[in-house]
Amino acid sequence: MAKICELLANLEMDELMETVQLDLDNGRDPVEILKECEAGMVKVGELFSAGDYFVSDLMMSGEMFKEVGEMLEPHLSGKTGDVLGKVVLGTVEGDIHDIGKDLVYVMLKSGGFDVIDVGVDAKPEVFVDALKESGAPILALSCLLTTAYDSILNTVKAVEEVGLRDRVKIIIGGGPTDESVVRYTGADAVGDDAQSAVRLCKEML
Ligand code: B12
Repeated sequence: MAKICELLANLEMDELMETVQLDLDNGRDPVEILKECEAGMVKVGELFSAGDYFVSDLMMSGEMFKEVGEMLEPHLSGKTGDVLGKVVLGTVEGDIHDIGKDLVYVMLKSGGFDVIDVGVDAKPEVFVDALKESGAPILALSCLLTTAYDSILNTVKAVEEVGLRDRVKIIIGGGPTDESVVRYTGADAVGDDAQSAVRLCKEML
């Protein structure tokens, strides 16, 4: 296992932060560091599923991932000058996972998008209000829980009900989402990772 991945999976906070700082000082690509962290989070999920880790460990890993994200953000953001377009982003109702969403936020911003982040556990009307206010042509929904698929569905319906569906593309992502969830919810596309969020948004414009 790569070092950063291992330190995250083993919940070694101090050493993780030191290693990330050292890697950055040595000019390592921050996107590579993020990818190693993602692998570490997958390992944490496996340990949780196996019963070796508890919810407190999940929370710890979440905090660690966030700290690394904050450390990396200045190195990732604003790589391009022009704003390509606006995107409303959030985690759907009933779901409070925000690590992946925050990563998508950072990557979209560094990819040149103006991102309106409505946070977690966001009700359909919160997304609709943000779309109306911003005039954004793209809605990006994050969902980590299979139990929250209906929240995606309800959000898509709410966008339809206010008459915005024909001018707003809806992309989804997060752990368990796939093409079958796209079909079930009526969204337009699904992405596997933060880079695919950038690619999809560019395609949608
Ligand atoms: C950290 C974590 C938590 C933390 C969250 C901290 C935080 N601030 O987010 C805490 C402890 C709070 C938590 C709580 C719970 N969790 Co949790 N959690 C995780 C864990 C370990 C990691 C998730 C994560 O951050 N991954 C890293 C990020 C980077 O990956 P990601 O979110 O998938 O995002 C990437 C892509 O999916 C994509 N992406 C994400 N969003 C979007 C959006 C778009 C538009 C696009 C294109 C792409 C995209 O880009 C990201 C970067 O590559 C996962 C297991 C796992 N390995 O996934 C379980 C997991 C998601 N949790 C799970 C569960 C069950 C829960 C709880 C119900 C536990 C409980 N018993 O209380 C609660 C639910 C709370 C709630 N209402 O939401 C299950 C879900 C099972 C399921 N199928 O539904 C999982 C899979 C663990 C497991 N194996 O059982 N959790």
